Amino acid sequence: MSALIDRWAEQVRSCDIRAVSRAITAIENHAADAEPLLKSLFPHTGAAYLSGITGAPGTGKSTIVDRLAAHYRKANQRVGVIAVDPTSPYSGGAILGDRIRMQSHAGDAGIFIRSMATRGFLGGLSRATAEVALVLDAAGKKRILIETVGVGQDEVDIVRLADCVLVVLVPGLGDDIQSMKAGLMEIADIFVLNKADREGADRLEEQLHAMLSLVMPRDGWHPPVIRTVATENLGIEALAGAIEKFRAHFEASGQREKKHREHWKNRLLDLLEARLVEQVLHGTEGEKKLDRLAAEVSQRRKDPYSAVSELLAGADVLR
Ligand SMILES: Nc1nc2c(ncn2[C@@H]2O[C@H](COP(=O)(O)OP(=O)(O)OP(=O)(O)O)[C@@H](O)[C@H]2O)c(=O)[nH]1
Ligand SMILES: [Mg+2]
Repeated sequence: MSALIDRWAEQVRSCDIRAVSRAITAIENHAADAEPLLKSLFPHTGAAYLSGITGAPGTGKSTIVDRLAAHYRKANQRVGVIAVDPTSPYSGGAILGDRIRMQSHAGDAGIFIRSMATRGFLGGLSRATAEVALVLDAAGKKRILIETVGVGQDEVDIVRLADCVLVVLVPGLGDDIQSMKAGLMEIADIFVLNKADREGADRLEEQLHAMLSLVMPRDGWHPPVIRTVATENLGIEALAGAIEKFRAHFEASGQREKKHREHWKNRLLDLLEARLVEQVLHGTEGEKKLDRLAAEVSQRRKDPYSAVSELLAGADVLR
């Protein structure tokens, strides 16, 4: 087993497409060999720079990701793209999008594109996304772009993984800023005002600047507003430049290190929770017991605290 894992890890590191795909599938399926593989890959990660791109449906995220990827490829940097759609139970739509994208990067082994949907992610979508990012990192992708539709907590968790968070806004959606989730506004390192060819771009930019003037800069960083017309490849250089500037700012201030420590603390807590739950509820017997106890609590035949004690008593947690 371990020799096989080692060989697999070697293949991933040399960016063998099939080995990488197989690793991602193992993560998606929560397969038993995913964890040993990730263990073996982990020492070879940490070199990638992750950018998260989020925003309302249809704002042009995929087009922007595509253009950014092309920009990095021109500079001969290797790119990994992860498109996450938490609203979709299937990755059908996303896969269709992938095919279209793959065409524009056809025959380029320096770019790897993968979609993920909600279906099947037992450990949570953000954990799976983080693990897929590790695989791409180990495979030598120095630029990882994570696209996600910005609607709920899942996306916030996903973009939190990123070193740099881009929030995409477009003119003409009515009261754009007011309707945006406050949480997403807070995590934006860079605002992308896409579809700047449309009417209302100036007004949106003014609104954004007015709003930003009320917000305290985070660690000395003022989120810039970058205007793009992604379909025309306009503003993409400026956007890549803003990402570099943000990266340099954070590296110089030591904030990146702090953010990473915070990130790993959260990840460790998530993994601990997952492992504890797994050990307490292992197998169908555990699930049945959980159902039975939930019924008893809901009928007020048992209090929830005693129910938890009962679950813990039946488990060998200390492994
Ligand atoms: N006019 C104009 N259209 C654009 C621009 N950027 C993207 N579009 C178009 O907007 C539509 C949506 O673009 P996508 O890149 O698929 O948007 P998305 O945010 O990834 O969409 P979802 O993943 O479905 O949320 C497409 O028809 C694009 O061609 C732009 O700058 N200007
Ligand atoms: Mg998209």
